[in-house]
This record gives sequence, C-alpha cells and structure tokens, in this order.
Amino acid sequence: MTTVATVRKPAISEGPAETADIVIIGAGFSGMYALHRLHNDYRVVCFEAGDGVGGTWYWNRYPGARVDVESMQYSYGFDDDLQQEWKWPELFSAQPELEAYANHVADRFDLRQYIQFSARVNRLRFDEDTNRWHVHTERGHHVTCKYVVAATGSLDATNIPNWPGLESFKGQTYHTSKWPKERVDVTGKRVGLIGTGSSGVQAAPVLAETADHLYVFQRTPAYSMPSGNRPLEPDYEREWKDNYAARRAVMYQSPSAVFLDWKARPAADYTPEEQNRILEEAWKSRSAFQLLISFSDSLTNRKSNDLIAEFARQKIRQIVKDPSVAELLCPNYPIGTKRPCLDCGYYEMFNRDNVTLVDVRTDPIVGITPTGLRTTSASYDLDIIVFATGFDAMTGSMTRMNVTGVAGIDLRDRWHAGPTTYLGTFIAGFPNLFMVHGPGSPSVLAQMISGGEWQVNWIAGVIDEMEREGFERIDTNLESEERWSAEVNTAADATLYRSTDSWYVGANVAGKPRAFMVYTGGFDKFCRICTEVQRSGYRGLDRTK
Ligand code: NA7
Repeated sequence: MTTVATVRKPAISEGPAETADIVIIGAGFSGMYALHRLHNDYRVVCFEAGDGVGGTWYWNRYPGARVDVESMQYSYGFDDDLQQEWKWPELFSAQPELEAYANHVADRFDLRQYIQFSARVNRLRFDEDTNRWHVHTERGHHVTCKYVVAATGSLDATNIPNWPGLESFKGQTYHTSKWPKERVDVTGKRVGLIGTGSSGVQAAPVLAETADHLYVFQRTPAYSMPSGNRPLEPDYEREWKDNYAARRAVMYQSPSAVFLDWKARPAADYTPEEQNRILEEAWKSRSAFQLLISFSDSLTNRKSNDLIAEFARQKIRQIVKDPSVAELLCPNYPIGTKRPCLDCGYYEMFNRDNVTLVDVRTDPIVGITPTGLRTTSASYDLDIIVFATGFDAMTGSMTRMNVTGVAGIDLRDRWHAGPTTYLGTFIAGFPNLFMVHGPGSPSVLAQMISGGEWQVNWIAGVIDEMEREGFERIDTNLESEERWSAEVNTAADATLYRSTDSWYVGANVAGKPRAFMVYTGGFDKFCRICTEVQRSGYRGLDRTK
C-alpha cells in the first residue's frame, strides 16, 4: 500500500479543443470518487492543480497535519473490499497516511489515466449556443464538455492578509496549506506562527519541539480538545470492519455524517453532577465533536453552550501554568461556532520556555519587516514566518477559476453580495455545472468524504437521468436560490453560529461579503431534501431539451 508514481497516459492534449462528456475539477476525495462513479458511462477528464491526488491531503502537509475525524469513519465507504483491506495505523491519521490512502485508491481503481495533473483550471465558460462548457487550464488544455463537476474543495484558496512589507522579509515564509514536500528544518530558528485555527493549533506543538523560539500570534483563541490519538487498537478496528455496513448507514442518517453518540438530551434535563460527568466523558472520548453534542441543544441554546464552553475554559486553566497566558487562550464566543480543533499537546506547549503567546487582537500585526514582523507596539525578529491564516473559504476555489455563465455573467459578479446557490449544488445561470460541497451545502459541517460520496452519487444520478431522458441542459433560477438561501438562513438562525465571526460567514477575509455559507439543518435532512427534489420531478430546477 505504498504511493505509486505511474506514467500517465494523457487522455487530453494541450492545444486545440478536445471533447469530453464530463470534466471533473479536482482530484481530492470527492473528485476521485466522481471519476470512479462516472468513468464507465461517460468520457471523463479530471483536471487537478497539484501533481498528485488527495486534494486537501495533498496540499496541507504542514508538520502535525492530521484529520479531526476518526479514520475508520473518514474514509470511503463505496467499496467494501477497500474498507476491509485498508489498515489505518492511527485513530486519527496524519497527512502522509491520508495521502498514501488517496494514492492507493487512485491506483486500485485505475483513476490516474483520466487525470491531468499540474493543470489548474483558469477559465470556465458556458457557450449558450451549443450548451457546452469550455474548460481551460493554465497549461493550455481546452476541453469542451456537457457537464462540469466542480470538486474544488471548501478550503483551498489560501488567505494571506495583505500586510505591507511581505515581500521584504529576508527569511523564509510558508503557508500551512502550501507546505513544501521537502522537510522544513526549524532547528535553532526563531519561528513566528500566525493563526490559531486547526492548522496553527496542530503545527505549533511540532514546531516548538525543535525551534529555538516559537512565537504564536493569536487573534482569536480556538477551543481545542485533546485528540487522544494513538495506534489503532486491533479490537477496535475489527469491531468497525465487522459492522461497517450498519455503521455507514447510521452515518448517512446523522446530522454530520459521523458515527457518534447522538442520544443526548437538552442540558437542562441533567443535574449539574450529570452534566459534568457527561462533559468529562466527552473530553476523554475519541472525538472533539462528542463534546459539542453532549447536550442536544449545545448549538441552539446559549446557556447550554455556556456550560460546555466554561468546561473547556477550565481545562485550559488547569493545563496552562501561567494564569495570564491561560486567560489569553480562553475563548469567549460560543463553543462550536468556529470550527473546534483537535490537538496533540497544544495547551501543554505553552508551558515550554521557548514558546511565547502574542495577542494580536489588542495589538494587531501592522506589517512584515525584512527581519520579522511588527505589531502596533512591538517588533519581533524572526527567521521563519508560518502563515496559518486559513482560506478564502467556500467560494474562493470557485471564483478564482474565472467562471462565466449564461450571457457572459461572471461568477464573481453573481456572488458579489455573497454566494447564493440551490441545494449548494447549482448556481442560476451556470447550467450543467454541479458543485460538490458548494456554499449552501452541509460541506464542512459534515464528514467530508462520506458527504462527498453521497453528493457525487446524487449528482451522477441527475446526470444519468438527463441522458436517459434526452435533456440538454439543467439550470436553476433566482427564485429557487432565494428559497434555498431562506432555508439556509432559517437553519442558521436556529443556531448560535451567526453570533461569531468565522469563515463560515466569510468574516476572516478582508472585504469579503458576509453570508452564512453552510447548511446547518443537518446532513441527513439535506440528503432527504435532495432526494425529494429529484423524485418530485426536479422542483426548483429547469431541465430543457
Ligand atoms: P482557520 O481556521 O481559518 O484559521 C486561520 C487563523 O488565522 C485564525 O486563527 C485567524 O484568526 C488567523 N488570522 C487570519 N487573518 C489574520 C490576521 N490578519 N491577523 C491575525 N490572525 C489572522 O484556518 P486553518 O487552516 O487553521 O483551518 C481551516 C480548517 O481546516 C479547519 O477549520 C478544519 O476544518 C480544517 P481569526 O479567527 O480570524 O481571528
């Protein structure tokens, strides 16, 4: 089960336009599954910007990168032999293992022959006269096709704030999501890590082990929980493999496509002692998300949420020895309204002498200098700056492709006030274009591999039916988008998500319009709605011959 580099047989050459039935953009987990699902029935081409498969797990190779959902769950379910035969070494796999798994799947299902690597799509144009998409890549490919499946990832377009002086820095800079394949040696170096989301929280303890000094520049503290990662116990693995079919079925019927204990009641139903016992058990459990679902109203009732948040803050205060550092690390927003993190020794790391926490909320970074960075009131000398500053989430991977639809409308203009979609999959005026994990779908709030598999199957079913019934074009309309936006907003309004600035609402990128971009009504409900739309004769969609 090793990574195999194969010689590819390009199906598509660079140069004059070639034709395909379907172009899939992205060879991450959803894109690869789309290829597998569709290549037997259609002429399919996949364009991938990286030179390997794996998407998120190809790009995010920073030290400490690790998935925050158990690997027995965060894996494909479409092929039982695959899930029975693959052996995950750890409970929560690290990036190299996830990349190896992606490579194994690409080889096992012979997918590489359809993938053009190092081929970033930089132009996507719909031709109304022919009902065909024209797909162009930076390498000069030009393919016309009937359908496009954009499996471009929710978190792909990197965000580096536009600090003055960035170019002047004489040391090395890295963004966590574009980490080089070669090992970056920080031994004896002064490292500045900006950002304390999942990437920063995971990278920091590893960097601190060898850096001369690590400065952690924090704007908003994260809620992070110990992953309790460990080698996967054989008995536990056996239990999963013996029950995979039933457990996958449970996952598909759960709000987040994960196999967790969803049996909780509202916090007020428990005595304070019971509440505490439940939270302690969740803290020690196998998943950060178990803490969030300790009570059924954790994300809808502020009082219940406060109980969990205060419990998490107490844990921070117990672990971090310096009380002022501990206070700075204590978040004050509702827990779960920004993506919670799963860590390996993050808070413990702040007890090291070579780690300094810098609060850039009260003393913001104002610029990068040749020798480090400046905040409003201080300067820091650094050899290396690590940007763990996240992504232009949910929309960036689509808008940067220069997408134009009917009447030449540019997707950036279409979404200038925030993204609107129908079912997180369709954009009015961009016919035959399907997004996987698009804005308005459960995307990052559901387990991404299983969620992607479900959505790809649904999209493939729609395409199959189009072809069987002789349709040329499927599109949605603004009324359907409005209705779906109302549904997304109603679901979000019933939660605490909106009370916090996060990338779920586009708040992390300067100038980005605010819009709630994730469907919080539950993965299970989302699947039911999509299924119903198809069964009811494509309500909200216009199919034409
Ligand atoms: P995130 O979660 O978006 O984290 C980015 C971090 O960078 C976050 O702490 C930001 O603070 C910080 N940031 C961004 N801009 C600035 C500026 N201008 N100054 C200081 N700090 C800044 O990205 P990750 O890569 O960590 O994780 C992404 C997802 O990957 C994660 O949720 C999991 O799903 C896996 P802020 O919170 O905006 O104040």
